[in-house]
Formats: sequence, C-alpha cells, structure tokens
Amino acid sequence: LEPANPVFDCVLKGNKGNILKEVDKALAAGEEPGAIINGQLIPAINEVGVLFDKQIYFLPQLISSAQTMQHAIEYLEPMLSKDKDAEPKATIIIATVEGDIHDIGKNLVALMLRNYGYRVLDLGKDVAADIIVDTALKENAQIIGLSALMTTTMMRMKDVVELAKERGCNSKIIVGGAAITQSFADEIGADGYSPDAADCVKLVERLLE
Ligand code: B1M
Repeated sequence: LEPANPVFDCVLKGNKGNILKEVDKALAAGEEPGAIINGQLIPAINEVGVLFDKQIYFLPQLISSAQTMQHAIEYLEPMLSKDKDAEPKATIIIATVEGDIHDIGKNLVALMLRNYGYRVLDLGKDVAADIIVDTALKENAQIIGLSALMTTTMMRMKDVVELAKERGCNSKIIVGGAAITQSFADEIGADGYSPDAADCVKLVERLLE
C-alpha cells in the first residue's frame, strides 16, 4: 500500500468534499501539479481497482473514487505548464473505443499531448469506429490514439485498424489502456503501444519523425 497521504486517501474513500482542500495543501507544501497526478491520484485509483477486483469495493465506491479523481484533475489541469505560443505540431484524434466508458486515462493522455503542443481532438468515450476513422480523414490527422480498459472492448481497436485500411485512412494508430500490451498492439496491426501518458508523448514523437 502507498504511504498515508491525504490526497491519496480522498480518492481511495471517494471523498469529493475534501479533495480540493487536500490538493491545495499539497500545492502549498510545494508539490508540483503533475507530481500530484502521477504520484497520488493515479496510484489511488489503481488501488481502488485492486479493491474492486477483490470485491471489497463495489460499483458505487468505484464511481465515487473516479469522480473524486476527475474533480482533482480538472482543478489541476490549468496549472500544468504549457507552451502557449508554439504552433500546433500535428493533429491527433483520440477516443475510448465503442462499448467502453472508461475515460480517465484517455483524458490524461489527451492532456499530456496538448501540453506538448499537439492539436488533440478528443472524441470522448464509447466512440464507434466509423466516427473515429471519418473524423481522422476529415481532419487529416497524423495520429489516431485509442484507449480501452476492458478485455471485452479491446477488440474494438482492431475494428478501427481494419476500417482505417478499408477507407484509405493513413493516420498512424496507437493504442493503450490497462488491458493493452505491445503484443496485442502488434497482433491487431496497430502502429504503436504505450503504457502511460508520459510515454505516449515519446511514442508520438517517434512516429512523426
Ligand atoms: Co471500471 N473496470 N468498470 N470503472 N474500472 C476496470 C477497467 C476493471 C479492470 C476493474 C476490475 O475488475 N479490476 C474492470 C475491467 C475488467 C475486464 O477487463 N474485463 C472494470 C469493469 C468490469 C467495469 C464495469 C463493467 C463495472 C460494472 O458495471 N459492473 C463498468 C464498465 C462500463 C463500460 O465501460 N461499459 C465500469 C465502470 C467504471 C466507472 C464508471 C465506475 C469508472 C470509470 C470512470 C471514468 O473513466 N470516467 C471505473 C474505474 C475508475 C475503473 C478502474 C478502477 C480504474 C480505471 C482508471 O481510471 N485508471 C479500473 C481498474 C484498473 O484499471 N486497474 C476499472 C486510472 C487511469 C489513469 O489509468 O485508464 O489505465 P488507465 O490509463 C493509463 C494507461 O493505461 C495509459 O495512460 C494512462 C495514464 O498513465 N493509457 C494510454 C490509457 N489509454 C491510453 C491510450 C494511449 C496510450 C496510453 O494511446 C492512445
């Protein structure tokens, strides 16, 4: 378990009322916004996943914790440093695949890519393959980023890869999410896989070289 930490605890307990107060305290103590996200919020929601897995937590707790985390991320987002004058580097379409409503990780990936100067069009969650591919074609996107968190929705990524080929869409397709691995990405013919939001920026930079 993580060391006792009030921000971590608020997410773990789904304490929406106190989270911003605790985030403020951490900021006042000199913690960086990005470090609060990576060092406290993400480990806490992962711990919630473990408790859910063990059936110590059920759906209501899962929902409260997720909302608490999102509350904190929305609050921290404007504080993350951004190079506002830079020209947008490339267009990236991002979405959570059809049937899957998990979007916390996808939102973090979008946030990070925007911070690095990419033009990110976030289509949201539970997005059908044809909407993703059509938007990529219309917007002339260099990259399509797909997120899936469940073994039951992973295969929707393959639908996007196949549809893109079918419709002559040349965007590079990258995939990620808790259930995804490099070998799965290879298997479905995706152009890249990344385990987390920071690594995803490096992957995109590599693919655009
Ligand atoms: Co759900 N859920 N959930 N859930 N949930 C999981 C995924 C699960 C593993 C929990 C478990 O059983 N241990 C399990 C899936 C099991 C499986 O695979 N078959 C599960 C389930 C079963 C469900 C429901 C079916 C529950 C139910 O209704 N009975 C339901 C699904 C509904 C649906 O989608 N149709 C459901 C619902 C929910 C909530 C709505 C309550 C909530 C989501 C809220 C939201 O997203 N707005 C939720 C949550 C919070 C989780 C867990 C606990 C945490 C997910 C999360 O946000 N992690 C999760 C357990 C787990 O994953 N350990 C679980 C934090 C986030 C920062 O990490 O998303 O992995 P992650 O993103 C990372 C990396 O993966 C990567 O970067 C991110 C940042 O570093 N990444 C990418 C992500 N996308 C990327 C894309 C890239 C590159 C990197 O390229 C484009």
